[in-house]
Amino acid sequence: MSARSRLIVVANRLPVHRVKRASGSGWETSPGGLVSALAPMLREREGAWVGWPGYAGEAPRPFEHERMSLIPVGLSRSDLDGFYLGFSNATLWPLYHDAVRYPEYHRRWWAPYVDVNNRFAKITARHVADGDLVWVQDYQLQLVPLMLRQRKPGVRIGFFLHIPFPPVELFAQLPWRQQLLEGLLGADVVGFQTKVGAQNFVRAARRFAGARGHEGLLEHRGRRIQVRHFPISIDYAAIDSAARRPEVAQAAAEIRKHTAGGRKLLLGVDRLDYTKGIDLRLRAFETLLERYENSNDVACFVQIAVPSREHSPEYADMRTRIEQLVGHINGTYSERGLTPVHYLYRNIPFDELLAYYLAADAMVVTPLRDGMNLVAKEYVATRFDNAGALVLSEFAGAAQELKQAIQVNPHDVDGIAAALDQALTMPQDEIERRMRSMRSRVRRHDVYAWASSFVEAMAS
Ligand code: GDG
Repeated sequence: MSARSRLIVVANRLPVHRVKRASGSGWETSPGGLVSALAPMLREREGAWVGWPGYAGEAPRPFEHERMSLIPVGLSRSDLDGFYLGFSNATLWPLYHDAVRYPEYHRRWWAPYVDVNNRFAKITARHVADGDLVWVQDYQLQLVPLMLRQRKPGVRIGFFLHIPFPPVELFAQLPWRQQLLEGLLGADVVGFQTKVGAQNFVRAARRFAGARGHEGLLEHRGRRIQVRHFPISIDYAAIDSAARRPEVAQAAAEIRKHTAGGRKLLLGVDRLDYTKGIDLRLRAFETLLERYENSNDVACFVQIAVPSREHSPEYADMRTRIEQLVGHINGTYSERGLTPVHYLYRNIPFDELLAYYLAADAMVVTPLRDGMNLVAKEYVATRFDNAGALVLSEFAGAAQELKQAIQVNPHDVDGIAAALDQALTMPQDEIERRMRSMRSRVRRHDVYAWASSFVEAMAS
């Protein structure tokens, strides 16, 4: 591949957020694996990042931040209602996660989705030249590949979907299924988290867009499109070395002492989202308390729930239900100063998150459906001590790689309870053996490997 071709990333959000300081407002790089993997590549290749700056209203002019060129796309309040809260988060998000909530189909949301995708394509087109690599990210921008190709046939276009691509029987519900598929098929490479995601897409593209071919290679309107899975990952080396710092060990010891108070610690960390299975997981913990004698003396559960999509009534209701459940469990089982569930509803600093990972005897990751789930991989990267068990939903993309986790069906409350029990009683040498092998997998397949394999596919 040509090391000189520029790389342009197109994503719903820019990799920065605006901060207010005494000296006026400025920009800070946002945390997260995607940004840490793509930022060095952008600097190396002289690229640019096109995205929404995170607040409604007119976009600022393109600017430089930490040697990255950033190209803001402005979205109005009403764009955000239809395109983002509506079509992206209330139609596509539930549909692509196995319709675990009813996906709403509204023509008044589809029109702004088309309109905003067009705006992204138009602005991107102004900043790219023949031979550039343009990498479009995620479900909010599925129409961009074709819209960009029509304006700039000389660029190489890749698309990566961070969430699952659903089975064709579910995808078929979407009134605009053909338009979305045509949009994606405008790319040269379409990437998914899992093999099943890629296969689902191929079936849908054959059935509803007249594409031919199979997983690996499709043909459509005289063009060839690579369709493959590229499982996303994390910055293993950075997390592993951050976790080894004495401050993190110290913070973990404090969590064990003050929160767990001598009990074993089970941990859940999620955005508060209905796909993450937080309520069923808590009911499984309640089942454990109910069934086993003195179990409140044995284990406690820390659930960190990060606020997400708080303006949606659906998310607000779910938060209420989860908080009632926590109250119910604690009301029933608290004893002698021992509280069974510690619930934190907030964003916590990453170092503190690492301390929780390091303090946990078992990490409990039980989404009903998840594209990958980076929390599971971060937990593994943190455990340089090879201690700690992982209970993992078989419906998270990560389950395809982390085979040595204790895998569960996240809908089966009794099954999760049994898995928690297994995690709490597993012999130390078996925990270590499983953790070593999961660590070696994530070490070899980190986020840098993910990003470079995708960029190579685009360039080839
Ligand atoms: C989507 C897909 C796919 C969480 N709490 C805190 C915090 N986090 C960070 C974690 C992790 C990230 O948020 C969550 O990533 P996930 O992968 O678990 O989930 P989604 O947000 O749903 O992400 C998912 C991903 O895209 C990437 O392709 O894996 O399937 O749904 O990195 O560390 N970070 C900090 N404080 C917290 O309290 N600092």
